[in-house]
Amino acid sequence: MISKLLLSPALVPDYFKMLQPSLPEFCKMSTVFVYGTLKKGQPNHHHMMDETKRKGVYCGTGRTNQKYPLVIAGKYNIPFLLNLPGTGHEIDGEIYLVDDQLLQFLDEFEGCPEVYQRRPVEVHVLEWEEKASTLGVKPDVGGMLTCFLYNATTYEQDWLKLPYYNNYDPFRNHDQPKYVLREAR
Ligand code: PCA
Repeated sequence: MISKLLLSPALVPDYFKMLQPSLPEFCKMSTVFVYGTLKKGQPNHHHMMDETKRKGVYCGTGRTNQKYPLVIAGKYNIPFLLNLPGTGHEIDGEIYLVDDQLLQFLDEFEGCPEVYQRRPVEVHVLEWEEKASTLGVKPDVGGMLTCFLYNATTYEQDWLKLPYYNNYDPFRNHDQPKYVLREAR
């Protein structure tokens, strides 16, 4: 019980503030930037917040420092950020702090490493939740934060001819093809 208490940032935030620089390794937490169906309001978002088994904490919004082609591809209209830095747009998304269990779940869910690969990228933070800082993660003074992101290195060449987006939101942007839910496939 004692060790559980000491390991819970929610219960003892001040203690965790003191440990700030080493906290992410200590708790094995990682920052993940999501730009597609895992964002708020999108069909797979519930996986980020399923607190029964694993933990994800919403930290704010951000934009990739580099440009990438973000396309919606395949017969299920899946968003793919292609690993071609310098082409396309800076991509808008959300930043989460996730524990190891959630990271492992996301790897499996995203078909990593076969479909997507998880890579660290530089994200320019746009909005930041102060509670995220109390968990030991903070953008640097320039507002940058390194986060994992799921992108694709192997893709069909034809995908490069698809429209490139800067913000995945098929519910509001009606030009974007709607994701086909797994249950409907
Ligand atoms: N899920 C991940 C990668 C693309 C997708 O739909 C995400 O939201 O970032």
